[in-house]
Amino acid sequence: MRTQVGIIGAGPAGLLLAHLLHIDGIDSVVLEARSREYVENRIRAGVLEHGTAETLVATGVGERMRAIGLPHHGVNLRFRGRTHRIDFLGLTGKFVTVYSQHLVVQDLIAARLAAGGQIHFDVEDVSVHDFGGEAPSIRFRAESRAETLACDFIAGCDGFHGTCRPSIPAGVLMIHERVYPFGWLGILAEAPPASEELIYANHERGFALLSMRSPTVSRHLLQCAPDENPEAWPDERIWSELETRLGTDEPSWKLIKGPIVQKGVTPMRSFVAEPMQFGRLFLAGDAAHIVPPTGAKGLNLAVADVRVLARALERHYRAGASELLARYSETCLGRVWKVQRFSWWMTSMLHRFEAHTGFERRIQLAELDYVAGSRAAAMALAENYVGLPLELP
Ligand code: RFL
Ligand code: PHB
Repeated sequence: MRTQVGIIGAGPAGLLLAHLLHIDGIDSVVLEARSREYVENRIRAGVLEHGTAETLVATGVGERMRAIGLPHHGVNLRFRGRTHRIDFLGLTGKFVTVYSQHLVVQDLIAARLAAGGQIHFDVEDVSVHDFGGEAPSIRFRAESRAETLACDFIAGCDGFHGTCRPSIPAGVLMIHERVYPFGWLGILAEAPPASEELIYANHERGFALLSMRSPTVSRHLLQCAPDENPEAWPDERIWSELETRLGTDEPSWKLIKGPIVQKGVTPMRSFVAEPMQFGRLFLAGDAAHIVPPTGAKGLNLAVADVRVLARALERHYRAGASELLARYSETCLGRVWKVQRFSWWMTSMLHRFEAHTGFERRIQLAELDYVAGSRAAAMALAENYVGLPLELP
């Protein structure tokens, strides 16, 4: 088997890369460890930056998103018992779109298959070889047969627990990491969202987030211990804690309850591997970096990486110019660190830290007061949330 770009992972990064390369006339093969059904139903992110939504529309995979995605023109910050709206549209002229990641994945898979693209699901024992030289290859097993895919380049889009990053020789990567002393308990409930826009709440008992997936499905998140057992959270405890932290126990409005159809705990970390490339292996998305979800950035950062990579590969194949490929990591990391900063800042501002002194707690509230009261500070939040402009070289 031979292709130009061997892509490992059929998450948003790998699938969008394959789609963008196809548009540029570059051949790729995607290898995915899980089944098509599994990746098409994996519930994760839900907030698309302005530029992410534009990319999907501009490349012909945004039709369903435009039809059923929910445009959100702002978000709410809730603290000290009051709610403050950050008006994205008024402050930046841009907005975000609430549209589930698994629907983006479905749309990309459908487009690739309709265009005759190759995605191999359920592959096993994927390993990457000879990417330090001119002729890399990927070995794997498909339906118990050993296969080798020869390629010009390998794109490691295999997520945080994938095989590509650990295959880079020891001593090459510098790892920067922060693990937070809490996690999120997330639920999906069959209930209409009680607010039209997201509510990020800083409360004495911990952070809470009111979010949604559609007009009939709510998504809510609660700060919890990083190793919290979801079994310790029967539905009634979840609703009651959400009401307290979101302030919906007040008479003015009510949280709308419904059957909880999914429940899970995610630990929170910030992580960057530098550089994001070695020889002919390029890391993109969660394979290279993780952000805590408070800024809603993981999926969007994966999209930004593969747009840079697709452009660099297009220059290589069309013009024989390899400078953009050589500078791939440097180009991506500029954005990655700004997004890390924003995600860390939102996380620090909104969560309860057990170790905080009274001084630190008051500084946190002053930060929230500043964002709520200053147009400049609100603008800084809005500009980052809707997405910094992507400057393609
Ligand atoms: P993915 O989506 O993890 O895809 C990697 C793919 O690689 C496959 N794989 C392998 N395939 C072959 N061989 C191997 N050895 C392999 N190892 C792994 C995996 O099966 C998988 O299909 O990474 P990608 O493409 O980089 O995309 C990143 C995003 O998925 C991630 O950043 C976001 O989901 C993060 N995230 C959020 N991001 C946002 O922008 N907004 C949000 O609101 C948001 N909420 C979230 C999130 C992530 C969450 N979790 C649990 C990770 C909420 C949650 C709960
Ligand atoms: C979600 O709906 O899952 C969600 C929304 C906003 C975030 C994180 C997660 O910041």
